[in-house]
Amino acid sequence: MKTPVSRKGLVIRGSRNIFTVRLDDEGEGRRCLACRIKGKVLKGMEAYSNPLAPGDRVTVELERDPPGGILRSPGGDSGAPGAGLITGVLERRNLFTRKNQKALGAGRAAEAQILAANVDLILVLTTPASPPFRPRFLDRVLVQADASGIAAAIICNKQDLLDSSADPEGDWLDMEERLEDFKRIGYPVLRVSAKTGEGLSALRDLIRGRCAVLVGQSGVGKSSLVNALRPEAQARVGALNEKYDRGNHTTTLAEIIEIPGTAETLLIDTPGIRRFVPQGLGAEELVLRMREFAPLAGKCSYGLSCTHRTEPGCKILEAAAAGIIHEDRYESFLRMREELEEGRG
Ligand SMILES: Nc1nc2c(ncn2[C@@H]2O[C@H](COP(=O)(O)OP(=O)(O)OP(=O)(O)O)[C@@H](O)[C@H]2O)c(=O)[nH]1
Ligand SMILES: [Mg+2]
Ligand SMILES: [Zn+2]
Repeated sequence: MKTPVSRKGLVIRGSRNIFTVRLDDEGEGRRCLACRIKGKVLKGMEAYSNPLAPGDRVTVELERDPPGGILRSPGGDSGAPGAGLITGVLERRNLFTRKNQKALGAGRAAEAQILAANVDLILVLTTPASPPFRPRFLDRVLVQADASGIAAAIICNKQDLLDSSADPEGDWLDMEERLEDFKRIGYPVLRVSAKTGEGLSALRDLIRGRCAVLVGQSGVGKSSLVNALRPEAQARVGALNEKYDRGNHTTTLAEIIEIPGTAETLLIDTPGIRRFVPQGLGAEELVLRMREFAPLAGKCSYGLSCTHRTEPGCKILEAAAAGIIHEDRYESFLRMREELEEGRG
């Protein structure tokens, strides 16, 4: 006779309907199982294009066969599909989402894609070159982090490129200026190199005991950093496209990697994102989601109805003119606000 057993676990990765779940240790050691969702959908998840994401805690129904015996399909990540059934998702502390670009064309597709759940820290990755430094991408991810109530840090990878090549166009001065500005407004900025190991101990310290998610454009070195922090992870790393100096979207599925150490440290590698569009906030709310803008919210002559573009007595415009808001951040703000007003991405 088969007796279903209910257990709790952590979603490590998952595609459309098969999820790898790491069962909580209940004296049998930890094991991963490939699980399907019981039924067609999980209740309450209709608004999302994916019902579960790495970091989610779920309840899983297993079969013991015979009762009291060993779990079926134990061990490794290679548990047979259907070895467990996911029956529910435990309450989430937070969700890190983005606008689902596919929804724009498809009409009926869900608006939001969940990148990760129950996250302590978002690591926004950038590079001085290959691919080029893209501060607006950082601004966008930071808005979403703020809207989701998740702390964020900026990780500038490929520092070795700064030592090994010239900078004829002066781009690196611009980058230094922006990185300084991110520090000024209160974000930790770490400079690292997955290639040489520079800065990795500081990165280890930053993520110790937390669940951190790596976010960035393709080719910035998210998977390379995972491998640098845990060589056995063997995450797939891809060469850049030579012609365009961009990544080739090597990672296709977000996945949790456990980083060895005293406290449980989880790092989530994610697929590269071409364009990050914040989700779940209105145009008027944007001003509250950018750190150096927020204290000025509601203080313009036109109050909360100010669009912060041309109005006299606009505190945001004054702050931008005075350098309290960096001109690039103001530009990012305008573009995002326009998108939010038009409801497009
Ligand atoms: N010079 C240098 N190259 C690096 C560094 N980190 C990664 N790379 C290279 O950058 C390329 C892309 O690395 P990946 O780790 O695949 O980048 P990714 O961000 O995971 O890319 P996607 O999975 O496509 O999103 C590879 O050729 C890496 O060898 C670094 O610190 N310095
Ligand atoms: Mg990758
Ligand atoms: Zn204003």
